[in-house]
Amino acid sequence: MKRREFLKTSAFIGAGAIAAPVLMGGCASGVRRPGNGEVTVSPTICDICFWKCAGLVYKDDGRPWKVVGNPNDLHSRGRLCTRGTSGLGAYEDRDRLKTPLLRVDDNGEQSFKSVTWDEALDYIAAKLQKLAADHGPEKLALFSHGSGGGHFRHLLKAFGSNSYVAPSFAQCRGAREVAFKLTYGEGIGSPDRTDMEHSRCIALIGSHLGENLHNSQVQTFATALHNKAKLITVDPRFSVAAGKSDYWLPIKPGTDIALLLAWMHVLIYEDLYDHDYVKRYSHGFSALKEHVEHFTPEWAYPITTIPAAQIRESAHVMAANAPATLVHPGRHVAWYGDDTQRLRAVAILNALLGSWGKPGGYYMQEKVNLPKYPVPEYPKITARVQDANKGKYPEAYAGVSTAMFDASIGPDALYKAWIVYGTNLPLTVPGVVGRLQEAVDSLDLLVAIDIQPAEITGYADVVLPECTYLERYDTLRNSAEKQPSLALRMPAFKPKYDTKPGWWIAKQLGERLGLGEYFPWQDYKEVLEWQLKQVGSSLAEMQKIGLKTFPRKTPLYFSEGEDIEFNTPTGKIELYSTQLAKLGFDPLPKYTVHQEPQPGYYRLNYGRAPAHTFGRTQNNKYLFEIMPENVVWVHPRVAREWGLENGRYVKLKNQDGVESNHIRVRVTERIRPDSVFLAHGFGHTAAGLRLANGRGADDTSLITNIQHDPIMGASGMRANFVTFVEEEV
Ligand SMILES: Nc1nc2c(c(=O)[nH]1)N[C@H]1C(S)=C(S)[C@@H](COP(=O)(O)OP(=O)(O)OC[C@H]3O[C@@H](n4cnc5c(=O)[nH]c(N)nc54)[C@H](O)[C@@H]3O)O[C@H]1N2
Ligand SMILES: Nc1nc2c(c(=O)[nH]1)N[C@H]1C(S)=C(S)[C@@H](COP(=O)(O)OP(=O)(O)OC[C@H]3O[C@@H](n4cnc5c(=O)[nH]c(N)nc54)[C@H](O)[C@@H]3O)O[C@H]1N2
Ligand code: SF4
Ligand SMILES: [Mo]
Repeated sequence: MKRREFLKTSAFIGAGAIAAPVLMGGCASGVRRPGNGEVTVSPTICDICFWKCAGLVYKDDGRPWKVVGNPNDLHSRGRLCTRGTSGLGAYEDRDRLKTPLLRVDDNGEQSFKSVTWDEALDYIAAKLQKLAADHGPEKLALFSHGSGGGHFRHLLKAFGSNSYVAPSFAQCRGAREVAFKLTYGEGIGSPDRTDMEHSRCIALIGSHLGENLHNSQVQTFATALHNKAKLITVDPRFSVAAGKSDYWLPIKPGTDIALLLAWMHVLIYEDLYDHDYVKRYSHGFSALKEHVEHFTPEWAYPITTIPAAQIRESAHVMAANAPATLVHPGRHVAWYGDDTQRLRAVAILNALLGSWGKPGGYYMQEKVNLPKYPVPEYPKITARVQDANKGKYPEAYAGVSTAMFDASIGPDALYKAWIVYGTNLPLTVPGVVGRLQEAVDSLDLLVAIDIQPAEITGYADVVLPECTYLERYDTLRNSAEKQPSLALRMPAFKPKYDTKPGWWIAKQLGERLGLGEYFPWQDYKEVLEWQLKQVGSSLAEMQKIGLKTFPRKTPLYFSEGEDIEFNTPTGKIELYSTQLAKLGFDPLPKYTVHQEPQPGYYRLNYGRAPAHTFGRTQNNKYLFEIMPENVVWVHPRVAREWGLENGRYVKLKNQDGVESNHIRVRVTERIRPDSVFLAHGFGHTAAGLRLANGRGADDTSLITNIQHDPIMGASGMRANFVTFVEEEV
């Protein structure tokens, strides 16, 4: 028998399958028009995705009415996206986790038992104390994503471990951050420091803005298009952005570096690059020039399938609009394992155009200088999260989830306990889903802190139900961007059921672990009040306004002819990376050939759907109504070959024989015949998610071939191929 088997958290959520879903109607009565009672408004920060838009929650006679954007917020510009306005669905979800759950074993029969907070927290504290005594505190690892993760990082460090990891590094934007740091000495950050509202030309490499719906990013993108900025979209799929483009370059998947090199070739050999900028700020131009000499558009054509004339013409358009030309850095860049190198090519191209630090290119971010609430120093910790990488990935400045996962298995495992906060590992980290049981068998403790019975909760020993973002205080939002600002998340409603805020859970655990001095406040409001006082505000003020902006202290852009010291080894923008050379990696990006599909197989391409965030919103009744399941895009020629009709269900099978759940076919010319496409985040297997369960297919389970970036450990996900399996009728 498995030591701990995957359990259905649903058993404690209330029995019964759903009949026809009862949708819409935030108002209980359904007849009363909202806004006729006493209207109250409280500020929040949206948590439906990681853009963190500041919003306002309206209540009508104490009942939920609506969530809208805070008009003073740069992230939202007063408007929330479809997902944000559906935030009430997370609060109202009847499938939410309702009480702490503890795994119990009754004569070999495992199940979850509903327990009190005291029981759950005492259980965890006892296990962690034993872990620290037997093996040392550094055996505890934290997997987290989202703003509440900070409370648990604090707990982790106070406990004596430094090993925390977020999927936003190796599964998302890590390669981009590393590539830009290597080149400019700084990363892109979030929100992405792109100055699209002033761009005269935008080149998107994959980034499917519009489907990728990061609120203000899409709004500034729309502003640029409205102002007739030129748009070049490089995407094998006819994305929403491709449909708005002056140039759509339907590149053969996996060949972007060849295109980027050919663009550099045109800029340099047709003398279209920014001479002053390159001379003043960069290092290694002559090496780059020599490097790209033979990478002509004619060389790139057979590789990328983009005609040489189009490569040239699009390069001319970029140069004509420089420096207000933004070669967008993308965000989810974990594609083929040479991701740092591809993003280095993007960074170099921007340097040739002189767009870094210039209007319409990349602006300089600034955030509020917000002091940390005073607590004792953390204990000295020698173990580093990078220890899990076993000498690989030298530029991984943050934890690599796949490496931490591997380092949690076996008798010599580096980690023996996990706290998983707000990240659904089975759908998030490819390659772990089939092996999670192994990790779980090896761990002494797995605590999952979530708001809903997501897949990860089924593997936990203890499940702690957090209340939703609409029911809690949280850390202040202090993001680096154009205008420094602070935003407050405060409860609009009392926590439903027996759920608690993350800060409370962390403090309770801390106290039980004898770490009370790190949590010297009764209520998190005291922390917020103290911090806000330091910057001349107060909690009372923030409760009223929700968002406060502060004057900038540093310039937004470089000024003409300004001398700048970049935070790189040479103090220059490193076209030639001295750091990569030192580490034995290619100092200038090279095109490498990627695997091709076998006959009858198609490259598995995936991306975002505007109405959903990853795998977290499929059970939100409002968003479910807009998009209940995903579909697989299939080119008409392929559909003909396989006899697939629009709307018909098929299953997908990958190169390693893994089969998906059934998924409807969408026959469309918008995808290349060598690929198929589906929106990520569907195909839930957790029975407790009663709307989402069994609807659509999960891309992550089909991603079994992972191309790890040797420089920083990104999980390249796009070297997977699928074929069709007939669905039995
Ligand atoms: N609605 C919604 N919006 C979101 C999110 C969400 O969950 N929901 N998540 C947010 C987050 S955290 C992130 S990281 C971003 C991710 O969003 P992006 O950074 O935009 O994601 P990408 O993976 O770059 O883009 C996917 C696109 O890449 C194309 N593509 C596939 N293979 C190739 C290739 O070989 N070359 C090129 N040039 N293109 C290719 C696909 O066809 C698809 O159109 O989205 C953010 N926005
Ligand atoms: N196959 C594949 N894998 C991917 C991607 C992809 O496109 N394809 N995209 C990658 C990218 S770019 C990213 S950024 C990551 C995202 O990875 P994740 O952040 O793990 O994605 P989500 O599916 O949003 O999972 C969030 C979890 O947090 C829970 N949650 C939501 N709100 C709260 C809350 O208030 N408190 C707590 N405690 N929990 C909460 C949700 O129920 C869910 O279980 O995924 C990466 N993985
Ligand atoms: S982009 Fe949409 S879902 Fe994300 S934080 Fe903003 S409103 Fe919420
Ligand atoms: Mo991401």
